Amino acid sequence: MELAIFSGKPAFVKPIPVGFPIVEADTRQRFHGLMDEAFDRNYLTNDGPFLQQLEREIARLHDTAHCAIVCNATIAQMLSLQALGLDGEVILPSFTFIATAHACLWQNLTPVFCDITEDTLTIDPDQIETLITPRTSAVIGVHLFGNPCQVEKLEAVCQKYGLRLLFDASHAFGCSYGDRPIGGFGDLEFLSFHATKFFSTFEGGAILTNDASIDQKVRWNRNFGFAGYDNVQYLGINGKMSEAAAAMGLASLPAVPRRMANCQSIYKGYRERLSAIPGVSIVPVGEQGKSNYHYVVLLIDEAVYGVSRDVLVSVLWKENVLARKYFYPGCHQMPFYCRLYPQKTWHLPVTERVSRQVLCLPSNLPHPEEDMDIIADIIATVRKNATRVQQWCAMNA
Ligand code: T4K
Repeated sequence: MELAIFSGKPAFVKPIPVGFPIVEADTRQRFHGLMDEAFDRNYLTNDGPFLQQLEREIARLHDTAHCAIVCNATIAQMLSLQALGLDGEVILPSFTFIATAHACLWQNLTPVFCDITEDTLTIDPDQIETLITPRTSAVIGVHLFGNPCQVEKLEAVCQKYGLRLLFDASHAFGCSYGDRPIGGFGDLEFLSFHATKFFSTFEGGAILTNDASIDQKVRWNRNFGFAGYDNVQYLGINGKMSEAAAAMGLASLPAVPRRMANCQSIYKGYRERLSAIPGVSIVPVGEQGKSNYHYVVLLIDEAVYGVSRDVLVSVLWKENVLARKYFYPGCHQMPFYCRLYPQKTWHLPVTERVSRQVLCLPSNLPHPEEDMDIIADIIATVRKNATRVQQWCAMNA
């Protein structure tokens, strides 16, 4: 194939983003029906019947006693940190979406960035011990790309030092660690239902826990701290989900098994097509339990592949394949955190290498087999024409 950077003609007419929501006809139809019900009832938000039904369904799916649904995962995390009454420092991976770190600061907690392990790209339990100080109050693991953290090791270290343990399960809807569904680990776990996620309510999030007192605090505080009519007991916020968003969740639930099967077949399809290309590796998922296979994550080893991850991303964008560098740079290298901690030297070698190598490919493809063939062909062609591609990049930098 001739690359668009040379021929000017992109492989895809329409851009294909990572995180392209797919709302199929049956989901749309159910959503419209549910919205009619909500309008007929004239009850549109504030702990409505759709929200309550969705909470029961999500708790059942993740095998947890409690599920409190809120307006997004960032607010879910803030409410969680507040419900646990944390102060001081919180240890979390730098290799995550920026919200995981920001939510700590919004709760006046100091984020302390930890490295990840090479195999699952999740927080390195061995490094945690070296970061604990008298001010440490909690650890946040992130089940990144649906890969579960090393849960037992994290539980052991938190128990040893008396720390609370939370999991950012934003990517892990419907995933499990061994036979146990994600949702019931640590003190609590939170999910994201953003439009670009495996399961979407447009915007949304949830806090899953087996601890009734945590659940109760979160429920009061997502509703301004009201503990009853005219009775504000806590510093709450507006973290509520509307009935429209909850209806979207209910309408989407029946499609979950089909979606999971589609994502798995796309992940496998990419793996087969890309495995022979030197310098390109696909991050394994689903090896420690069930995955939703929602993210297709590649690592590009420039020394072997011939061009850098950044060059490959530029070439893919010219082909209308909107690959994303999730997550580059690590949070600790984001300008905001560099300014916040100007004196700090972090020791995060795996995070820094992986964040330079990582890219996510679109997993929601309009014509999966055909589209994967084309995308794999682009990636193979770049490798075969590495010198010419480098020259193009140097001239167009
Ligand atoms: N923790 C982790 C580990 C997370 O990944 C996230 C969010 C959170 C916590 C916080 O969760 P929430 O508070 O959001 O519930 C996107 C999402 O906005 C963000 O939710 C997500 N992670 C992150 C990984 O991806 P951006 O800045 O990359 O989004 P954006 O606007 O560039 O959209 C991504 C692509 O999707 C674009 O190419 C356009 C396409 N797109 C997007 C939307 C919204 C569509 O085609 N249709 C759409 O409706 O953050």
